[in-house]
Amino acid sequence: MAPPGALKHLSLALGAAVAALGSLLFIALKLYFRDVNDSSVGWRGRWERQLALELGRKAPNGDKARSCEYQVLVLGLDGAGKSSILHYVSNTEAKKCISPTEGFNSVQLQYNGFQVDLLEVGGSQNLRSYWNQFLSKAHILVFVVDAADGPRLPAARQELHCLLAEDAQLPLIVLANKQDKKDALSVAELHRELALHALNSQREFFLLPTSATYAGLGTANSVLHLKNLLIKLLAQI
Ligand SMILES: Nc1nc2c(ncn2[C@@H]2O[C@H](COP(=O)(O)OP(=O)(O)O)[C@@H](O)[C@H]2O)c(=O)[nH]1
Ligand SMILES: [Mg+2]
Repeated sequence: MAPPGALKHLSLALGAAVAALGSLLFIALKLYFRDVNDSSVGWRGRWERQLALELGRKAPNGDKARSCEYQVLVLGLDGAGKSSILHYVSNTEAKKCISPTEGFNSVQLQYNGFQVDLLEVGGSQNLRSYWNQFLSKAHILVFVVDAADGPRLPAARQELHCLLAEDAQLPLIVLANKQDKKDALSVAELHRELALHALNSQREFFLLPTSATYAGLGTANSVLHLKNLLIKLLAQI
């Protein structure tokens, strides 16, 4: 049997170990939940770390993934909410006024040498004829629709199907944006209105409800879901 002195030391050591573990757990939980609550710092960093981690998993030594650049092409009619999506995907600060895009707009997400460019090409009539020229470089197409703009849905449908006819494989994410508006169509209604049942079965396709507003960030329609989906899709490429 161990002498009483040794038992005392053992119990002290065990107590210290439990306290240290508890502190570590506390710090880990604080760090994790800071990402949700402290939107100015953690949210963006957390996503980029997660993206780097997911992409890094693909390459056994990590080197191949480190040099990768990805492009997400963001299209849709003017006023659909593309610039707002780009803003809230890369930033959690409220932005009162988002000016109409003259030509292009892009946002770059970077972490540890990974680079994801989200490229918006303006959606006015004169720019739409150039859209297809950007398809070949894109890894994912995000097509933003103003779900509350009923009169322009036929135009959105036509433009989307023209793009899809040019590239049969490109993964597609359609965003049913402006869900915070009371007359916005649901994803099921938009699926029908945009004739999305006609998509070929080889294409990866997702339809997400979004609200590209500051208030929308904490809701089920948050653009955060778009970020998470992008991580998953880019990690598979
Ligand atoms: N209520 C609401 N307004 C939005 C939403 N997304 C964008 N907007 C507004 O719609 C207008 C056009 O948005 P913008 O991002 O410039 O559209 P873009 O032309 O497709 O880039 C702006 O006034 C935005 O503030 C949304 O989800 N809900
Ligand atoms: Mg814009």
